[in-house]
Amino acid sequence: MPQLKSFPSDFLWGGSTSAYQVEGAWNEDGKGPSVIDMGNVVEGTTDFKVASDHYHRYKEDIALFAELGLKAYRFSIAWTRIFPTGEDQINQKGIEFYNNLIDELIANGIEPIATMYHFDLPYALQEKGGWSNRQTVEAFALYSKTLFEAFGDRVKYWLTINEQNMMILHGDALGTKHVDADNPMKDLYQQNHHMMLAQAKAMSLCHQLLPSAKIGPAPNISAIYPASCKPEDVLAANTFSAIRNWLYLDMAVHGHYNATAWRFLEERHATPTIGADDMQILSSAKPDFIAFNYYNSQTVGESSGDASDVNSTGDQQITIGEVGAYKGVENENLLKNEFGWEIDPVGFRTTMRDIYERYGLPLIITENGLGAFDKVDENGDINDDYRIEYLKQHIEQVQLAITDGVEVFGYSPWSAIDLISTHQGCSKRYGFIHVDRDEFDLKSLKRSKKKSFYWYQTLIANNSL
Ligand code: BGP
Repeated sequence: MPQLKSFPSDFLWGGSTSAYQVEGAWNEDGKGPSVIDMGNVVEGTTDFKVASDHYHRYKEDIALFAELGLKAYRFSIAWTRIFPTGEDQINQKGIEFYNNLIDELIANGIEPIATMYHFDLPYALQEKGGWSNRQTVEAFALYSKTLFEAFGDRVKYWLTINEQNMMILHGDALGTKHVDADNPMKDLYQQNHHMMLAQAKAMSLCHQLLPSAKIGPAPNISAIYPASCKPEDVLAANTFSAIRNWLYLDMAVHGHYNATAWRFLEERHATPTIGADDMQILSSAKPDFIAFNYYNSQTVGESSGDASDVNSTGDQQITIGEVGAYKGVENENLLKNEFGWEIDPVGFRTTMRDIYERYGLPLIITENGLGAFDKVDENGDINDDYRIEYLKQHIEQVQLAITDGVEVFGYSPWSAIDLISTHQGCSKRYGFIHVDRDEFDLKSLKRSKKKSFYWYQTLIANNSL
């Protein structure tokens, strides 16, 4: 083992959630419906309506986060609490809720990290074409300005769009609708272009309105391995890296389209229409850091050239192949979790190095964690040793990456508290804090600390593994 560098003394040990997965209160205090509320996420529980009831219990939850020792809490703001129809009228009750949440965090010494948009597009905007409609860019710009003005005096870290790349690549799993059936891919990449513009406008506005705040994108980035050292497999991995990872970060950081990704779109007649000022807007916006989510690596091989390449499990961490470009394959060197996601801590270090070498910006990990069917034993304890093991192995790699010279300023695993999985219900749990509810039975919603809670608490207190 090399001599390890320590975690910086101000390292942001965090915990993450998103609004629709944790808050509940889906139609309270003037909140409008989002695409999630209207059932765009096809599988799994219908119960995002109550979720973990954090909306009513945020004080109790933040007290637990403080006891856990969190230095930061990454949450998302529900666009439809602020603008019930996505634009036009501001809902003051929504502003009030996040004011209270932010104040409570600060009173407990926890740095708020706010995601502006985490999958829950306002349904009213979806009805007008969603991200296919360029007007959504303006709605997002207005929404972001409203957030900066309302919360910018206290929120120093902003994340624009959660996992935009997963929304494009796994639209079916994450509720991204295609409107143009003739060429769904062209429509998707038009949506993508609009989200890029929305993000760029938000980043520029943030710097204009809040000179001391920091803002960055939050894609899901992972190392991509070739299935073998066969050159065609390596080329397939190179293509997939461009489509899955670099398209998003090259645009966010440099304001241009990744050449390989652009060619991939040209070949499929799927390049977006670019407005006269778009490239200027995109290239003048700069992030201050890169936030990214990491659960596993991906392995791809050469395309077999037919439909068998396309695997659509509806799961955002299992590669859907693309005829003529790549197909997802299993990596036999890796173990899998109960949901078939490969576990690859070393790939995490590779990913951090790759991002830092390409962009030279500080990194924060905004999601990483293990979904599992936790069991409450007869004493009421939850012994989630498997989760501790997963987190430990990944945190070791963060420290190794820091030792490699990568600038990492925070690690905020998924999730601070149990919440509803994106499409696998509430029995797939991730939290340090257990929430007593089942898929269809809300039970007591009581909070209790898992074994991982005490483990993470010690780690944070020592600022070391
Ligand atoms: C990411 C999302 C999160 C979260 C996580 C775990 O893609 O940003 O919202 O849900 O994955 O995924 P899942 O809930 O499907 O297990």
